Amino acid sequence: EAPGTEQELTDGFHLVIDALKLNGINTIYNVPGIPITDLGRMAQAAGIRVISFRHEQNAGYAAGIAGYLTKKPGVCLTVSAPGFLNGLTALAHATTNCYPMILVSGSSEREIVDLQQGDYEEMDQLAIAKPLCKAAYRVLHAQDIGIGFARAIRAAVSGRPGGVYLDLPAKLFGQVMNADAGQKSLVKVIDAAPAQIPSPASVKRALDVLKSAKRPLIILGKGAAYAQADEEIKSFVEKSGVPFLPMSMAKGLLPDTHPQCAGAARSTVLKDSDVVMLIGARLNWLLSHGKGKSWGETPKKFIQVDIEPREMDSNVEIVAPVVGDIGSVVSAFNQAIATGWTAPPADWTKAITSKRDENVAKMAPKLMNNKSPMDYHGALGVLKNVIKDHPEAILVNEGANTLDLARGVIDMYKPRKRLDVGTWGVMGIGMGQAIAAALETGHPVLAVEGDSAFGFSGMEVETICRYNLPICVVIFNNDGIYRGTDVNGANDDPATTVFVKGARYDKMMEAFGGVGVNATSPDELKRAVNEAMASGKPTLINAVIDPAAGSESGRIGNLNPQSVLQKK
Ligand code: OXT
Ligand code: ADP
Ligand code: MG
Repeated sequence: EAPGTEQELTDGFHLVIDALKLNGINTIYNVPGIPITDLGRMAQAAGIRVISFRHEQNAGYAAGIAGYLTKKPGVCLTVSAPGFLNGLTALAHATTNCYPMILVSGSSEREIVDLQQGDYEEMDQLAIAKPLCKAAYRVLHAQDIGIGFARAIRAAVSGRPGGVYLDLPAKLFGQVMNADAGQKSLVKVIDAAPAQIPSPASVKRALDVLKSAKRPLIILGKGAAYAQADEEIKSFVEKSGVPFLPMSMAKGLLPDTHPQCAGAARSTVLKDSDVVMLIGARLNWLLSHGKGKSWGETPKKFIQVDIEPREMDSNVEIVAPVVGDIGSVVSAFNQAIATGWTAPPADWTKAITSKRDENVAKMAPKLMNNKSPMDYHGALGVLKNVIKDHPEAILVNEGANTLDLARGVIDMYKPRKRLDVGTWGVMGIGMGQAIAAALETGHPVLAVEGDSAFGFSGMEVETICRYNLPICVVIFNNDGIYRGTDVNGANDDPATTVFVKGARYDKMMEAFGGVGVNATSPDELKRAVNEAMASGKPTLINAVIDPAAGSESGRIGNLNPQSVLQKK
């Protein structure tokens, strides 16, 4: 045909794909179905990596952690109503944890939904998503797809990162428009997460307070890990000489074996410090809201570095708030202290070192036992050495005892290598996070899972095998939640917290062509994990743990409400 006679066309499908590609988003985590099946196929054909899961919640957890690891929004794509709702938990989780993520859901016909006339998978998704995420948008016209994605991307990554919902009704995908005009309607987001430079006065105030301390402490949270300001943070911690305490996912920002690391002296530093600088960590339940018994009698002054101004004074008074992005703030700190800084008093740093050495020495012999069935420490002693030998590997971790004990035992050496249950302590992040971690980083993944925790996302072992990912799942199988020993005295039903005894999770992996191993001793576990790390083959190890070894709710048993009427 002669040029100009036939108009070149594009449509909603292509514009969505072009908008993603234009903004450097090259992976979609999804579960296919009406109305987005073809979108996934076409995206794949256009060079986007489309990873299909067995359940949207796991695809969503994958997208959220992809956002955390890359500072680009992780994209999860779902079908309408039920698929959307399955993904919504993960969107809320991303928002709670400050991970940038976009949940893109197909939806039903607006006219029918709004009149509630009973469309296929009818639901007013935008209204439902809105209170659970940072921002929510709907695109009704093909020419607005570019703007819709631009708004979603900017909302997800700017300021405090979080989850964004993008509603794409089925009709949108087939809408046709002139290809040139379509191309022009797309928006490449410039400077999606602009630097937020702290005010010089806030920087000075913070450093003056820190300088005045006799027993200073820096707490590093996952916001500091997210910021990817690793060198600046390391240099600030080292130049200042202030001991640091990493929150769970900030472990490895500086190595846990660093001489200034106070991770193994946690209660001591919380109790006895007089000035605490929080960098990308909130004073929420994980830090006992900054008050009460765990913070001891010593009066505290808090300095807080955060991108979100409203985080200041959330629980206790912040005497030196520094609002800005962590990279800019810490680099301003470094400039200011370059001209002179006095290290904290030696009696403080020595007291921490000796407490830490004491705790480490107390734990060491427990990690060397070769009991069968294993206890947590025997099994974790093996995994501690695996991560030591493979510091690049990513550790995914969930459970109660399995989580709390692994956090303490397994030292991390590099930033953003520990991914866990986050702010909500949610079970089910395991396989989704493991899959995204393997795909986004190219490094091997070790997923250390309670048997209950694993059950929330276990079907995704098929996904792991299908994409042939270098993931080794170790299930701490103690026959139940917290312990496998509960009995129900009232009737023949099993106790509420126990599972089938002696279950063989390794066979689930074999069903899909992966490697399954049943390990009953630390020696067997060691052999199996080392083989998995060497081969890179999808592997699941059923690690048999003594059902009596755990404690109720791991280290947070104090949060369980007690009945005064219950007699036992
Ligand atoms: O300083 P002191 O002396 O105090 O000592 C501390 C450190 O200094 C020291 N330490 C060390 N010593 C030596 N060497 C080294 N290297 C070292 N490092 C540290 O150790 C102690 C402890 O240190 P830690 O851990 O830092 O300090 P602490 O006091 O524990 O810190 C407090 C917290 C709050 C910061 C910390 O405990 C924490 O981060 N906790 C997170 C807890 C969490 O999120 N838990 C998950 C939720 S539990 C529960 O809700 C579960 N559910 C319900 C459910 C959930 N969650 N989700 C959904 C969707 N549905 C239902 C369920 C179903 S758990 C669960 C399943 C459980 O069963 P599993 O089979 O999966 O797991 P098992 O229990 O294994 O059976
Ligand atoms: P943790 O659970 O590790 O204590 P939280 O999730 O409670 O960490 O806190 C993370 C904090 O980091 C949030 O308050 C968030 O606003 C902040 N944050 C995230 N990214 C940045 C950044 N780039 N600069 C400054 N603050 C950030
Ligand atoms: Mg268990």
